[in-house]
Amino acid sequence: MKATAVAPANIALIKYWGKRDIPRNLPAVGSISITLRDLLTRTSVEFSPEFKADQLRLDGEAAPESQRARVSRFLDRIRAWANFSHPARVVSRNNFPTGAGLASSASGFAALTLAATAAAGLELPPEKLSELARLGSGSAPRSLYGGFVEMKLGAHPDGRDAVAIPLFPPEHLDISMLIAITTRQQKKIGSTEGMERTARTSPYYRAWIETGPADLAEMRRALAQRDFAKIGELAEYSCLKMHGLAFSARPGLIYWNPATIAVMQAVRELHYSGIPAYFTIDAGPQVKVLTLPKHTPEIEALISALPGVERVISTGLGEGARLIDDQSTTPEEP
Ligand code: 2P0
Repeated sequence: MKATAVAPANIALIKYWGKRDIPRNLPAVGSISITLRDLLTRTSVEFSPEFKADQLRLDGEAAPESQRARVSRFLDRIRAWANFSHPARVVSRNNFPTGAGLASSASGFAALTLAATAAAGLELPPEKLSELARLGSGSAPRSLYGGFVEMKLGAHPDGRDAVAIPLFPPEHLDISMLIAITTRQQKKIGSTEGMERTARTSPYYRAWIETGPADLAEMRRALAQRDFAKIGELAEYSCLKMHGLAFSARPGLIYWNPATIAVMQAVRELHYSGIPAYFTIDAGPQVKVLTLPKHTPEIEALISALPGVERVISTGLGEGARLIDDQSTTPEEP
């Protein structure tokens, strides 16, 4: 009753922010993401009647109680489906900084979904895997697939159609992503709390929900046409719209630091000088730069030299989550 999975991080080009049903973790808007090749979570799950309680090790250390409890609640559902109650030992490792806006909950819950269902002997159809991953984290279903992925808003109240679907494989468009790490500190306000505060207090929330479907439609079209300039422009728009929304919560949510803004401005300068470069930012201070592979070295050199940028990770698009041999080694840092 043991299995191991690897899952990649994903970065939304059209952002998810807000829930329409908190207990079911149903998104209030659909989203479109790219799956990253080199930012990976590797998770092993073993169920055994010999274990006294669930254990969670994260990056080589016993995880904080709140995270262990979140994983236990997730595993309870799998145990109920598989009809047993054995405790689990979960060992998970990220090859990138955890909890600082680099989609660690997405890759984490995608890897946990695959490893735990396999360890429990469950063979689930894709939409059930998506549903499980979503209960762990709203962005996690997107990490089940490679390339370009849509997390559907869905219309059904029970969420059966709020699932991820692959739009295009990684080869569809050769995009390169540079991630400027501006701090390794974990954020103070998690996404779930940030979303709830935004929905409760922002006067702009309704407009965010209403304009979501048009952004998705436009991005699907731009992707189908491999129109990189349009993809980049839309990704920046969705990012700034989401952060504008977050700023308008009460108290406002500010995920940026001075280096975040320095990178955004440098990317805009590049763009004005004719280089295809666009930024996107999640619920943290790191800046992800979208570009085409031939421009990567030049942009990497430029943003690495900006004050406050600790390091830059370079990656392309890759495949989705998969089960691996338990004996395989942890993926190296990119
Ligand atoms: C996204 N983010 O689309 C957006 C953009 C952050 C900013 O999905 O509460 O950890 O677990 O469903 O998936 C981060 O939120 O939130 C996220 P929960 P999650 O990538």
